[in-house]
Amino acid sequence: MKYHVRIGPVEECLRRKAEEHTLHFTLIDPDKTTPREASELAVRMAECGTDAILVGGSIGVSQADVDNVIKSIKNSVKLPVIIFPGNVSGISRYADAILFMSLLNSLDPYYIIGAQVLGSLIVRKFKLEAIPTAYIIIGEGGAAGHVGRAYGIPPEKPEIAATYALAASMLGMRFVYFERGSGASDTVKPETVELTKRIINDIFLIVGGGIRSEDRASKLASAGADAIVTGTIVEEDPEKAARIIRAIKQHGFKGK
Ligand code: 1GP
Repeated sequence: MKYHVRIGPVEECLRRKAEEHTLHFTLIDPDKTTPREASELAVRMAECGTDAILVGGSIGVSQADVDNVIKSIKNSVKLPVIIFPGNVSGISRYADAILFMSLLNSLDPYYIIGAQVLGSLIVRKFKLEAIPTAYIIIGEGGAAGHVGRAYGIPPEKPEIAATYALAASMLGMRFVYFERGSGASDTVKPETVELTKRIINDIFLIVGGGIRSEDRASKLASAGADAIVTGTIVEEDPEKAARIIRAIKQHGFKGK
C-alpha cells in the first residue's frame, strides 16, 4: 500500500483559518479524562470557539484509552481531532490527523527518530494524515521533558529556540510546537514567538504549556502564534478556558 506524504485536509483547514486569526487547540489527556468527560469538554470548548482537539499525553496512555476518547469526541463535535502522541501507543485509527513529531532537542535518538520509524507503519496502516512537526522543549518541559529526555532550551534565550525552528523548517517540517510542559509555572515567552515568526516565513507555530491567563494568551497571540494549546486550564476551569479562547481570537486577529 502506498502512502502519500502531502498536505492533507486538516492541515489545509488549519492553515486557512490561521491566516485570519490565532487558533486555539484544546488538549485532552486520555490518562486523566474518561471518554464521557472528554466529549463533554470538547462540546463545551467547541461552543466557545476552539478550533481543534488534540488528544495525547506523556504517561499512562494506552491505545485503548486513546481510541475510546477519540471515538467519544468524534461522536459529539465536528472539530478536527488530532493525535498529539507521547509514544507509539498513542496512535489511533479514529483520529483525523497526527502531529507526526520529532523531539528535536532530545538526548535520546528514540524520541528523535526511533519512535517515528516504529510509528510510521502504523500511521500508514491507519491512513492517517501526518503533519510533520518539530517538537521543541523550552525549559524543563514537565513530564514531556522528563520522559523525552529533553535538553531544554533556556527560556530566556529566544534566539536558540528560533534557530531550532529554522533548522526544522530547512529539514522540511511544516509545524513547530514550542512546549514548556503541561502545568508549567511559566509559558514560552512572546519574544520567542515574535522572533521565530519574523525569521521564518511559513512555519505553523504552536505554543503550549502553562498558559492559564487571558493576558499571557493574548500576548502570545499578538506575537504571532498560529495556535495556542491549553490542557490543564480546560480540565480545571472551563469558564476561564472560554475567556482565554475569546482573548486569543481578539488579540490574534491577523486582519486578512
Ligand atoms: C502540554 O502544551 C500542553 O503538552 C498544554 O499544557 O496543560 O499547561 O495547558 P497545559
